Amino acid sequence: MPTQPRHRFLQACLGLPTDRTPIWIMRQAGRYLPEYMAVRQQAGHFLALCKNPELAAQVTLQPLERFNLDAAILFSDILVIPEAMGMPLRFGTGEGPILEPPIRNASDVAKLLRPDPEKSLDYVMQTIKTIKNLLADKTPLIGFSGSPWTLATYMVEGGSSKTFSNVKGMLYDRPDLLKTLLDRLVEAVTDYLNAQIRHGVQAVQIFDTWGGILGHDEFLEFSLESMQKIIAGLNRIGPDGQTVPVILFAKGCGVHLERMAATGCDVVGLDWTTNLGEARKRVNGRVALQGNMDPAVLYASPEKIQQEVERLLCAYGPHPGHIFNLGHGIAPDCDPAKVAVLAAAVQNFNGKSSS
Ligand code: 1CP
Repeated sequence: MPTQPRHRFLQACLGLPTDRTPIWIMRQAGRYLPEYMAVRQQAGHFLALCKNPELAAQVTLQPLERFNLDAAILFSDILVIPEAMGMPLRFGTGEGPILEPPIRNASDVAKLLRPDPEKSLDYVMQTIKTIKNLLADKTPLIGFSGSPWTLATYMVEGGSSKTFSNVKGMLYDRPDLLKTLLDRLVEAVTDYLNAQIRHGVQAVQIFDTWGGILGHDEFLEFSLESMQKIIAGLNRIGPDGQTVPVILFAKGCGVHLERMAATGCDVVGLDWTTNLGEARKRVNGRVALQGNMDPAVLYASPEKIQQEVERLLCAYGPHPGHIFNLGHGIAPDCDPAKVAVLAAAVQNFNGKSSS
């Protein structure tokens, strides 16, 4: 039997009662923090930072030191998986990621490797080890991966996209080929998350950032199904004997909430287009919920931020199983002082709205 977790973040993930609502923030380590920019400069560039375990561990801890958050998230990127599968990856300055040459046909898919995470992603495992030593179990550590569909969009487009024309063209013209690619990604991501768990991450999040660009049935067939296969393949007991909760975050997919809750995950992450109170009734305790404040609230005044936090916490109500988060990542132009207001508002909430 797994032992009961003592961290409020892990308790909430498993639907257990907590002393207060835990909070962490997607993209909590990143460009909005001047101390992050300083360490990135020291590393040279973003990917070099991801591959330097000491520095990656240092930036993982930066937001915890500032805001006393309830979870740390491994500093890395979802695109290290396509790189480990053999695709050259670079991040140009001011541009998004570039994966070239892109995957366009059966021979491109056939060339992809099944990475051994202990070898080609050893730097991630070393980063986890370093972070764990620094945290000394004061705060739990979240590991993550991109979903197969979201990774496939970058691999087929060769980077970021506004239209997703190549990957959608493949979906409609060559669904068999896209499914072969997705299955390769299911294997790679399952191996990768299991390796992260072996090295001590205490929860894992699957980011399906681009699930919301799919049609209703296409989401179920080309994204949800592959995430479900991953969840079924995870070893969910960590080396400390505790359950490792799985968080599924699919942006723009609130309409699929019940189906996401039925994948075997422990937590569904929501963006801000879903009403949190209604979502809680829809899942009815089957999973915990994470989210879901619009990151743009952080452009508003401190008073408005506080009000929005209270509105959200009241909407969820006095029930277990809520992890406060934004509905997507913090923007690089966000003022860290506003993030401090947000964190304090969640941490000091006393169950009542002050306005
Ligand atoms: O210039 C820089 O310093 C690089 C900016 C940056 C950072 C800080 C990138 C490039 N990635 C990251 C870190 C990162 N990425 C983390 C760890 C930090 C944390 O959460 O505290 C995580 C979890 C990710 C995951 C990630 N990368 C996602 C899924 C989450 C999401 O925001 O939707 C995606 C889609 C990526 C791809 C990516 N990496 C970087 C950029 C600019 C992008 C997005 C490109 C695009 O919009 O298509």
